[in-house]
Amino acid sequence: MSAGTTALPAGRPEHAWFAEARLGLFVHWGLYALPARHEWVMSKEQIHPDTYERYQRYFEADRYDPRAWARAAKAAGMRYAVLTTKHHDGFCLWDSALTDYTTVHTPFGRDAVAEFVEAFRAEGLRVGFYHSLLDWHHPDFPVDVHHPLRDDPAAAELNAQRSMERYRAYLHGQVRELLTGYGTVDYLFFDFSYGQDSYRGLPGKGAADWGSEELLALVRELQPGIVVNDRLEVPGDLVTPEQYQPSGPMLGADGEPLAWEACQTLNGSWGFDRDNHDYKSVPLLVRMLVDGVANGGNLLLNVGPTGRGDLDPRALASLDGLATWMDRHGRAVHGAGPSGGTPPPDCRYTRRGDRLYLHVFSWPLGHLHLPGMAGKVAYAQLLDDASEIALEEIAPDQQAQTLVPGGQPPGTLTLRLPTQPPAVAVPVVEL
Ligand code: H79
Repeated sequence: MSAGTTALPAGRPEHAWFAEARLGLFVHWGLYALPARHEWVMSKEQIHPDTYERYQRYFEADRYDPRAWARAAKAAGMRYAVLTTKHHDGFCLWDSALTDYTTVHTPFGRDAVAEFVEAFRAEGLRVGFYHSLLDWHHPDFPVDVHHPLRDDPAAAELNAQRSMERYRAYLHGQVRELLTGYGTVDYLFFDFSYGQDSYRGLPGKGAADWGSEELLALVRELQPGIVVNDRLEVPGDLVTPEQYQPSGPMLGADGEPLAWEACQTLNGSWGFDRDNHDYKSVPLLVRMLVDGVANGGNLLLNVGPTGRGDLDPRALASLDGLATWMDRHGRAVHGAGPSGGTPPPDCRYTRRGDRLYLHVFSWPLGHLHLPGMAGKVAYAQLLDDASEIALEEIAPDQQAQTLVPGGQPPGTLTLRLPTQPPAVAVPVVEL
């Protein structure tokens, strides 16, 4: 990813839904589901566009049912969903007038985007589009560092015939289609600008190449309330760390907190990757979510549906596990944010209104000491089952020599926890 991605501070009232949502579903679906070995397969294996194109003939997606995806996402506590309208391979999931390289011109034969937005809206989720700036299929897209033909000795000659100006018109035209043909689009995730990355004399592509300023203006004109990410190399509405959890709040140049969203995979691949079994556990997914909320960020969690159009059992199991946790703990996530306080080791605080949530990543031996919290907590319970958690306080004005056994300083609030943790992915104490 190119350096220098920036975002404006959080603040537009029409964007408030985004931070309240905290958890979204990312869906990477396209032709790469058929080779089923990473969505970058065309670039990684340097597959010629004419060869890769043949997957179009085999895209049947006979089990495509975005309502099922939407139900699973909703049950998992996701409040928005983002679909790859086009990934870097250039294959389009909607009925574009500007190319035949779409789902409509496959045995499947339908506009997948139209069905997706309808299904997710029906379940009450907000809808977002991922759209690739790169396009390894378009005949005008100049060959560069990421392109499958980058090592072709004729790359420079090819590029002499290619026109970034014409490609830019295609890119802007397709974004116009997506933002005019599908009702209100809540979020747009562009991916990605890489102006500095030249390779063997083939220059990278930056804001001037994409026409980023103009493109962003077009987006805001067509969808005034939309949230736009930060990957155009011009400032967007949020920052989007990829497979990376920030260790604290993300701050702008002047130290102001930025809206942010970490996008994360289940198994390291965004597209369906059949032979990759390296799935994150459900407790790990919950800890990633909670850690993000404690730092003021969202989690956009990805699934890569199969070429038949349904979710792999491993992905479904992950969403189901998340659903079990979110069902009882969602109120510590939705509409919640940083607390301002410092949690004890292996814990995170999230806060919503006057409730403080203590997420316990590693269950202690009986007592949990919260420095500085004496006198601030009226009542405590396990969020899982509303069972009371007894409190012991050492008043802030007590003498230092009256330390409790174990040596906690004055001002400490001590929770008496049950010996056994509740049987949930991450236990939460509501204060
Ligand atoms: O759509 C997903 C990714 O395909 C795309 N962004 C997310 C949301 C993306 N991933 N990485 N990048 C963009 C930047 C490029 C990373 C690379 Fe590589 C590292 C390209 C070559 C080496 C990762 C590993 C991709 C191919 C091999």
